[in-house]
Amino acid sequence: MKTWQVFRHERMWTTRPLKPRYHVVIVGAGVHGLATAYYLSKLGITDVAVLDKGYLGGGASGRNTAIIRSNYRTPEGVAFYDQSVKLYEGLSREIGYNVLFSQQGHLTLAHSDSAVNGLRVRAEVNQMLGVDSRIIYPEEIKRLVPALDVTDRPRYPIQAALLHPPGGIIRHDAVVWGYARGADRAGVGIHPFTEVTRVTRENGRVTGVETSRGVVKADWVVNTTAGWASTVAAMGGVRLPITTHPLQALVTEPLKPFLDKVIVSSNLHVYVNQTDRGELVIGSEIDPYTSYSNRSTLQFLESSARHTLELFPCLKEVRVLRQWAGICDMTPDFSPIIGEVPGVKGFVMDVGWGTYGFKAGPIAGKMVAELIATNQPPPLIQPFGLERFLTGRLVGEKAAAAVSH
Ligand code: PYC
Repeated sequence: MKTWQVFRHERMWTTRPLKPRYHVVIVGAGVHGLATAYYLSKLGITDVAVLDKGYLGGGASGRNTAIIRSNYRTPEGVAFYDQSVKLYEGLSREIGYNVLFSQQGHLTLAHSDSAVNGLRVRAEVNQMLGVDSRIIYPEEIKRLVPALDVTDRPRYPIQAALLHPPGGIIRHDAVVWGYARGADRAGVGIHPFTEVTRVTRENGRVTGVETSRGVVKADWVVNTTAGWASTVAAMGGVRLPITTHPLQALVTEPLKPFLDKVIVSSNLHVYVNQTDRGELVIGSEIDPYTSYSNRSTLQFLESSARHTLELFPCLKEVRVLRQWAGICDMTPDFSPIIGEVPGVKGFVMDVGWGTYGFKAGPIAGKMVAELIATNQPPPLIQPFGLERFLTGRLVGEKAAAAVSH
């Protein structure tokens, strides 16, 4: 029976011995890895280990700005993220743990004619696929978000916005813990502080991993890491077309609640939302250089503060509490790589999520679980195979990035 009440003294997951062999080894204990383990267990596959070199949710799952949406640009992307939003909508009930999903609505602002055209295309694609999304103009924008400056005063006045009512924010740690608890209860082994150092192969198939705690054999190895996707793939001799960039964010002191929409400006390269505690979470585009650094920079602080103040001049006295950075694996077409590596049976990638990874976690996990259970890639992930970089069938999703990179 599902219960909403989780007592504070209750352990969310248990410590089990690391076995020398599993049916499935998942590398990365973030939302993708733990969701995969959870959905595998629902399909009756519980001989599964989730390994992470750090603690659960300590990578990109704990460093994102927790925005959920499905207002993408390509039919392949919209269909995929729509399923993820639907899973998020039912997730608290499904896993019996409140993930605080606030579907407050998501607004992408356009400040130029070409940006408005881009939003029109997205609105059309969204509507054709049944995703709630439409263009609105300054009068309605002002009604929805009274604090936004929709006058001619800013350098780039707001011309229109894409309103996406199902979008919102979520408690990202709770999602990670909830999936971990669900997988653990089904018997999955969750092993933090277990670093994978090599992925082993023989005769065209994966045979397991070497770790800081010894060799673990497996029929399937799933790479669900973010920030280290190409490193882990290379441990198994697979080269990915990925570049890795920092993505920075900041949080302000708590304010009286005044903002109940996620605001994104693709022209000003900034996005803003207000948490239940009143803090503003503010983010920007990826840093323009490749790096594995988690350091924050003054340049990011200055530019995101400047751009936020163009949108919300009322915030000029607000203090910043802290900054952080996450690491994003970017593919050439801004779409993920998900599926079995051609020519390496059993080696599965669920990587290259760029700045979209957290919002995709539930459906990516469900699809990878189905791939393993049936030995067939489900239709929803077929467009996102690694082979598209050889065949040229790219899924160009850059136009739907939260900010244009
Ligand atoms: O794609 O919505 C998004 C997003 C928000 C922050 C980074 N990416």
